[in-house]
Amino acid sequence: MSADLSNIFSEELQSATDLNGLSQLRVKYLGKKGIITAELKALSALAAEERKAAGKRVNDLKSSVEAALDFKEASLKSDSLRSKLLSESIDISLPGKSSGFGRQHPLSRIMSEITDIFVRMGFSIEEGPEVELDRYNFELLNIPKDHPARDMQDTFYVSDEILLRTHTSPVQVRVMQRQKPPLRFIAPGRVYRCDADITHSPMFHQVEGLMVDKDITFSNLKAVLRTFVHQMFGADTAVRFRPSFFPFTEPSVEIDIGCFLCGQAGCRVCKSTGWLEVLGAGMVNPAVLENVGYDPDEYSGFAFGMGIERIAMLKYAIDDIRLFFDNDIKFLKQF
Ligand code: 2U9
Repeated sequence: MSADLSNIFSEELQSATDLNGLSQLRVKYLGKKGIITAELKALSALAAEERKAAGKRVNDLKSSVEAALDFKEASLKSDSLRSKLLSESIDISLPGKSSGFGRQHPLSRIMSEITDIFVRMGFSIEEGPEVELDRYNFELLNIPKDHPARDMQDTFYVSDEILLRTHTSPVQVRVMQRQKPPLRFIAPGRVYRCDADITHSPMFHQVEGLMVDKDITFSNLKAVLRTFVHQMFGADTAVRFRPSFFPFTEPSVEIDIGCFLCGQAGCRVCKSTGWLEVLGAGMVNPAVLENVGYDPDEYSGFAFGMGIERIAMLKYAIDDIRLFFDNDIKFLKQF
């Protein structure tokens, strides 16, 4: 009986080709209502003298069935792992997928080039709020109440006294109020003006700078800004200082460089003048020094400012400022 059962089990085990079939087989023989379980239960009905030998046979059978099921289960599992590994193997000879490297935005690049030049000349970097008080953006900078920059047309007002800064100059005011000279720093950042056409954006970037100490003269201004221009646009670049006016500097200048696109012969970018305006600057107005609590007889200084978009447009001969903010990958990939 047990020998027959053993043969039948062997055949059934051979034809079990997956883990599911094997598990059914285990239930069939060893489960609660399984064949071997039933035989074990039947032992109690046997006479004592028969029970011992029969019990040994059934228990031996049970052990060998368990061992055979376990062995087959392990071998089915390793077969399935092997075929899974084979089917999922990677062909390392195939070319890799491109990860599509990003790059710096052209404005960020120009911004770093500019700040690096001033940092090499010993200027530190200062920042301040983009939402400002009228007092810091205009009043303390000697910009009178009737100045056109104060008009709603030009400035984004949040309330009567609060606005989006129209230049980074309030950063200089805040630093001067909390620190005594000597001062030498630049203030890079976003600024806002209510203006939009191909050369103006309602948000743009500036780098302004300030140097204040005893005996700072217009010669210091010229030396620092000449050095800046030569490092930014090349050592052979022509530089011209032209008289101008800003309420916060006196005297004031605008700084032009010889057009590097046409070698000053005249072109579309320099509008046939041979010159490009790149910076505004001047000696800090004594009224501004007084406003922040400095004695204008003891201290003097120079300040300057430039628009980053303008510098980038000149350097890369770009005629529409909106290209910087559209984030068209075909445009950005060219830098
Ligand atoms: C303080 C004192 C003086 C900052 C200056 C300019 C000249 C200037 C413009 C360039 C192009 C702004 O982006 S732009 O339109 N800026 O011409 N800015 S001097 O003078 C200061 C600033 C702060 C306390």
